[in-house]
Amino acid sequence: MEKCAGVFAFVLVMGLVAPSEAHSPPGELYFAVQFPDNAVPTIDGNISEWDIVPPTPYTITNNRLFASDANVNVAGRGEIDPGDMNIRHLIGWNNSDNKLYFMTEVFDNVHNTDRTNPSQFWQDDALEVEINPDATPTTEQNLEGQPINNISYKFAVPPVDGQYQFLRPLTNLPWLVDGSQWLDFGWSYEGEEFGESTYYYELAITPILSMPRDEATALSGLEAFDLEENGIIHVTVNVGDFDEPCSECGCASYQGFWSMSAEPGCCSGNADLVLAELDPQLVAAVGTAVEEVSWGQIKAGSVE
Ligand SMILES: [Ca+2]
Ligand SMILES: [Ca+2]
Ligand SMILES: [Ca+2]
Ligand SMILES: [Ca+2]
Ligand SMILES: [Zn+2]
Repeated sequence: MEKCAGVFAFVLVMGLVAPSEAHSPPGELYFAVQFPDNAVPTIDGNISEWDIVPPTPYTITNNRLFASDANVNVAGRGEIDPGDMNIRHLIGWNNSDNKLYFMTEVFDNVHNTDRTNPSQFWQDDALEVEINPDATPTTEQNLEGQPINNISYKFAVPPVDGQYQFLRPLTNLPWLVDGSQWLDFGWSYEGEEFGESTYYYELAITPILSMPRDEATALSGLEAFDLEENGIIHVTVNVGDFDEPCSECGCASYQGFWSMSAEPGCCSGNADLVLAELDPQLVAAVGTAVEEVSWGQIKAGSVE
């Protein structure tokens, strides 16, 4: 989402009347599962490697999501009609490669991709991931004259004229793209490509703690963030839903905008995400998967 008239004014007013929350929802945590080195997902749009993740406490489904922008739609937490959109997120991390991993599965009654301007992802169904590793309140993110400390990673597929990845606030960094050390994105779908369907998204991101707000020096001045077990960072994953075409698309053109955070606005990481310790259930599941392969190889005579 972007250019939602009204949202920014609302945030400003809230900032004046009350200290903003450091995170949203207040007092609540989300958990990123720790992948051992031998089980990190392959970013290809096939989500089968995520089957080893125990559902609790990692799974984020409709019941935890907010209609965070009243300009789009008004609904209570979890009040998504699963026939309109049914969302499942999993977030993971790995200590050795220092990457965050994301899996999002979205059933949608209509997958809308019909923007005429390929860069205007905010007119189509989109996945939007916000990362603020230093866990600062939204009001202290990406301040004028300060280094960037929240980056938006947005995707709308299938690509239109090859365009499917949209980075903010710097929009044109040739090194911060899919397939780089900083970002890897994969997707697939089942069902009708532009109709009733389930889209699968996978994402790997090397978190950036800060970088200059300047395209020429952003990379040389970049500081990567070191993911640490039990650390808490700010991550918000949003899914925008368009079911009908629009030519002058505004906030009201959305069918819904579903967020891990209740905070108004689209473009800030502000939900607290714990980088969890290794989960014994997951380790056991990995062991079983390896054993199954080994026994299969022994039976096939490929292992001496
Ligand atoms: Ca995969
Ligand atoms: Ca829908
Ligand atoms: Ca559209
Ligand atoms: Ca849709
Ligand atoms: Zn927080």
